Order: sequence, then structure tokens, then C-alpha cells
Amino acid sequence: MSITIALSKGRIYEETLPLLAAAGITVAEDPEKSRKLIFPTNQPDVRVVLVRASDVPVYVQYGGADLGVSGLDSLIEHGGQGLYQPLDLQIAKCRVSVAVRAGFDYEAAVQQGARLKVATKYTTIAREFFAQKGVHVDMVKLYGSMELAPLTGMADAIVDLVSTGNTLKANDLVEVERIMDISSRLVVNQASLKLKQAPLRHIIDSFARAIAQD
Ligand code: PRT
Ligand code: MG
Repeated sequence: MSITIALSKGRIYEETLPLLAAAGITVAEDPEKSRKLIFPTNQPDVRVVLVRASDVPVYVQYGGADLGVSGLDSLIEHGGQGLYQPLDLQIAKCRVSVAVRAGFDYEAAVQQGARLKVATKYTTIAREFFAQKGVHVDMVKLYGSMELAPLTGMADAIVDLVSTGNTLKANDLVEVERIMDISSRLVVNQASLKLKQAPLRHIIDSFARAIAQD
């Protein structure tokens, strides 16, 4: 019964390694130094696949992977269908915020009841947030470099992930509202959980113990 784990390169991969180690799983090769997409581990029946962060929930939903680690942002945008979400791993933490060009009067724009032009990759999160505030928005979907949208006049505001705030600062943008805190979640394919219960339970329980120790 083989197990496939979906991860994304970068911070999620790095921060998941210690959790995998706690489950007795070590990846044989450094993925950051390789063009391969499938990595064997020290356990013959466990492998890691590397996919785009936003594709992790998709792979797990459709059984391309049995489990994976996904940011709550990606998970909300995906919708979570077919996914069991047993653990908040408390890794890759950041927040989703609204940011505008320095000097743009966000409060006034929001109160006037005019339509706010919002550019974001996180359209589900942004739509829900502004709907709750009763603010009408024109949404522009982007796939990266959101910071550019207000600077080019394409949008009044962006909804993006913020960690240190350095990226916003470097682009003369200011964070005006925090929408939600983000961390990464363990996601498990619901059918896999039934068919491969013992090995998946072992991984879930090991992760849970490792988190509880910090
Ligand atoms: O591959 P794809 O484009 O689909 O996804 P991605 O580029 O978002 O993937 P990746 O690997 O960059 O991020 C994976 C997950 O890490 C995200 O889904 C979040 O849950 C989480 N995470 C935590 C972050 C950050 N912190 C973060 N700071 N993801 C992105 N950032 C960006 C931020 O948007 C900013 O542009 O990093 C930049 C630096 O942030 P500052 O505020 O520290 O300057
Ligand atoms: Mg990125």
C-alpha cells in the first residue's frame, strides 16, 4: 500500500520536513536542487510529489496524492471538496490583507459606497470579505505580482498574503485591513483514509505529536 504525499517547493516543503522526520520519513534527495517532480523517501512505500502550492488540494482531492500540505489560502480558494483536514500544522504562517497605494484614502473609498477595484489571486476570500463589509467590488483575477496592480492604476486595492510586510513597503503600498490569519493544513484524500487507514493514521498521529511538542 503505497503513500503519495503532495508538497510545494519552498517554505511549505522546508517546514514540512521536520514533521515528516517525526513520522520516520526522510526525503532521499534535495528537491530544491533537482528538476524531478517525484522523490522517493527512506520508506520504500512512501513518495513525495512536488506541485504548485495551489495545486496541492487538487492532487489530494482527485487521488493524485493521498495527503498533502496546503496553505489555508489555497485551501479556501480550492473549496476543500473531498478533503479531510485533520490538522492545523502551524507552519508557513502569514496573513491575508488588503493593501492600497500610500496616499489612497481607503476608508473614504469604502464608506462612499462606490465600487472598489480589487486585484487578487484570492478571489473567493476577497469576495466574501467585501460582501460581509457591504462593499461593492470589481474583482480582477491575477496569478502573481499583485503589488503592481495599484501602482499601474489597474486597481484601487489588492488582497494578498503578507508576512513581514517588506514586499508591500518596497512597493509603496500600505496594509489597511487584515482579513485572516493563515497557516498550513494537512489535507487527506477521504477515500485514501479508508483504504490506507493504518499508514495514514501513523503519519497524522506523528505530525500531531510533533506539533504538540513545539
Ligand atoms: O505556486 P503558486 O503560485 O500557486 O503558490 P505560491 O507562490 O503562493 O506558493 P509559495 O510556495 O510562495 O507559498 C506557499 C504558501 O506559503 C502560501 O499559500 C501561504 O499559505 C504560505 N505563505 C506564508 C506565504 C507567505 N508566508 C508569504 N510571505 N506565501 C506567500 N508569501 C509571499 C507574500 O505574498 C509576499 O509577496 O511572499 C512575499 C513576501 O512577503 P513579505 O510580507 O514577508 O514581504
Ligand atoms: Mg510564491
